[in-house]
Amino acid sequence: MFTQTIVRTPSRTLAEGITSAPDLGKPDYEKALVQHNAYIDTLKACGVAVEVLAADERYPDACFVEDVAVCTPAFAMVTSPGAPTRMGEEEVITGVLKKYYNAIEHIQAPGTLEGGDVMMVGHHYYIGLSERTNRAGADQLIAALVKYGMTGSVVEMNEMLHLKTGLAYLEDNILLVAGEFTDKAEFKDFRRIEIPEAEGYAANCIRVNDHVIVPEGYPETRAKIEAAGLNVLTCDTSEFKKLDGGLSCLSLRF
Ligand code: CIR
Repeated sequence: MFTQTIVRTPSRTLAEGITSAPDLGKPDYEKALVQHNAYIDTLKACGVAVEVLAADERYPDACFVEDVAVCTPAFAMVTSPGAPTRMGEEEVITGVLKKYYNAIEHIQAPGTLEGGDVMMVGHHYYIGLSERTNRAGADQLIAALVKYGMTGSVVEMNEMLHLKTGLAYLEDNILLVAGEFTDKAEFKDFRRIEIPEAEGYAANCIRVNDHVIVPEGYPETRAKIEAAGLNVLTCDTSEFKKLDGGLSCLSLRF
């Protein structure tokens, strides 16, 4: 069960955020705010408290708060973003996390790690080796997990931005898989739900207690999740998609 979430209001500079899909156009700030508020309401509908951090105008991508920390039941790991324009975003999160955690660890240089590359499956954490997360960062997280009685392992990846760009663990052994993760050996024992290529963006869903939040506009993905017996809520994330961001990226959940 999650009880708490943390989100950060989008910056006015949102349109300057990193994107691999400039063809989708620039995000509209006002529309992003409306979508962000709806996202907060949807989290609350799942029974969690939401701490809303003020926008940090220094960082266009700061609303993707998932990337600056990994929140486990025993400790929080403050990360070290791998994208140059996001370095420093992690500094303010330590003070916020102190309200919720006695034990806070930090990824140290030359390690880099972004929370979007970390997928929690019970007490095991899969860590994607992406362009943002390097081996040193992953090893530091695994060492910390072991120290607190948990485990971690790395996942090689070549195409996606983050591990959770193409994977979402929905509990009950159910795993959404897309793109390069569809046939990965390490995930073969999960009850896998394959996301069709045309709906690839919808692989980034989040299970929050009794609901799965799914991006709006992906009917096949929604139908497959409902067919697995799960309750679905949807959120329109069109403006965040323009910056390669999805539902998981917009919150820390613990
Ligand atoms: C970035 O490239 O860092 C942002 N534009 C998107 C971050 C998405 N975060 C995530 O998948 N956890």
